[in-house]
Amino acid sequence: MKIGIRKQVRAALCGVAGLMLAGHTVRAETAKPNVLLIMADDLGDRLACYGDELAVTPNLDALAEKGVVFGNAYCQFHTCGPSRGSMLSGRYPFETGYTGNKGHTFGEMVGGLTSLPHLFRQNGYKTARVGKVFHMNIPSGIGKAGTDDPEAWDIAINNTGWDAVPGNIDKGTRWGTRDSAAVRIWYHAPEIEDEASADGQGLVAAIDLLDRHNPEKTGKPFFLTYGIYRPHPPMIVPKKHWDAIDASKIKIPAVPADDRDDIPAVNWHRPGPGYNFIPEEHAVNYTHAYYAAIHFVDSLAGELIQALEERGMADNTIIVFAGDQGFMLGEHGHWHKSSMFEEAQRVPLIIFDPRAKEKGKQVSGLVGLIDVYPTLCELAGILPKHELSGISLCAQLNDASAKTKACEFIMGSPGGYTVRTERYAYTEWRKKGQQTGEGMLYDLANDPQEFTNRINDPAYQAVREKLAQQLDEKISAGK
Ligand SMILES: [Ca+2]
Repeated sequence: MKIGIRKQVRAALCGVAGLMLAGHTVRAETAKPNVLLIMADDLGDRLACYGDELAVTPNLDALAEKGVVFGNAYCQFHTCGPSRGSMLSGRYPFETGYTGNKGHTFGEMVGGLTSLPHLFRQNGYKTARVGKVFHMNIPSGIGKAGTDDPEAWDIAINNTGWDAVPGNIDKGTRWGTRDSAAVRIWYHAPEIEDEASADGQGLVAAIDLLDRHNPEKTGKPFFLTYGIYRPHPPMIVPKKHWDAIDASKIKIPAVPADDRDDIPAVNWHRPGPGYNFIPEEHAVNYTHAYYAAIHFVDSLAGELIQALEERGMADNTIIVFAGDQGFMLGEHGHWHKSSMFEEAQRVPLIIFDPRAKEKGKQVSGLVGLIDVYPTLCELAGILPKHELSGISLCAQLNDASAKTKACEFIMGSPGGYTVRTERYAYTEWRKKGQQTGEGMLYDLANDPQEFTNRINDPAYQAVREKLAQQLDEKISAGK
């Protein structure tokens, strides 16, 4: 359901009123909350604060303890560009048509909609980007602007480092045939310092920006975004993070022999070797590398948050931490993000607002990255310039039990559409708008690992029809 401008105005005013009711005074422009948005690339909800037993994430767990964890958060597209395009435009990919990693700027891809950071810039914020916030190819796009929204930023830093130098990244272990330009199994744990890596250079730049954009100097609040390139492949991570993972705890998911018999082939957008059923040695090492990258991400995020605290700005800065989509580590035999399964669609989303009541709570209701735009608008008292498709999560920051939404929508290549409800995940594929007849329906209450496709099960036809109709109405309304 789209939220009209009038409703947004009410929402923004409610936000201000809510602050007053909570005993706060409405502050002057310069005292508006700063925003720190930290994004990790291809990071699913595999953090300790999400219950993951292999992850070592003390810093993000600490953020979760003082903020709110959205335990059922979904991306809106399972690849980088459209996912970020959706989150930063506040519109679903099927509404904007931004459904591929194409080489155009953000504005061209979303029909001129104002991006979230651009809106904040227009509303008196000093905005800055470090690294990958809008789309860029990894590793070839590191150090370049990618499909950025150049008007969104006062300062944009295209940080690069050791792991973007061809002679260095070629030292990594690779496996799989080259069926496309995309990266496959590719990992390495070189003996380098964090600061030598592209993400480490990004951290240095981000901390420098905290000083340059300190509101006491500029008279303006800041909107700082730090886009970390990991754990996106190539999974090149300084060795100390590899050593932080207990390899004895690595478990490769069991895949029933007939698992793929009821999965439409179209689901495997990348069917080739290197993405599927990789040798055991690489499976263990790649899982290790992914979790090493998570540890690295956690360390970088932790250092930036610590720098914020040391500068006395933590009590007036909203922190959002998110991944842009998940990544499958052997579930259904897949080793990439190109599928319509849960592990590719679920993302971490942690929000900390120092003014909010809830601390250390988890929200179990369905949410999406689409909700970040309206949430930050309400928290900062900024009116959006176009209709937003998500909901503000301000209520949940003050009451974790507050209702979210009945369903969430996720897209994927080629032409995949999922509607996720509390109990079910229904996916269908479309070609030129027409259903191809291929689909998946999982009853997650009884089958959380999505092993039994109920799409043709007579007992589930009423559920199938209802979800198909719900999806069709949403897609049709969005055009
Ligand atoms: Ca990504």
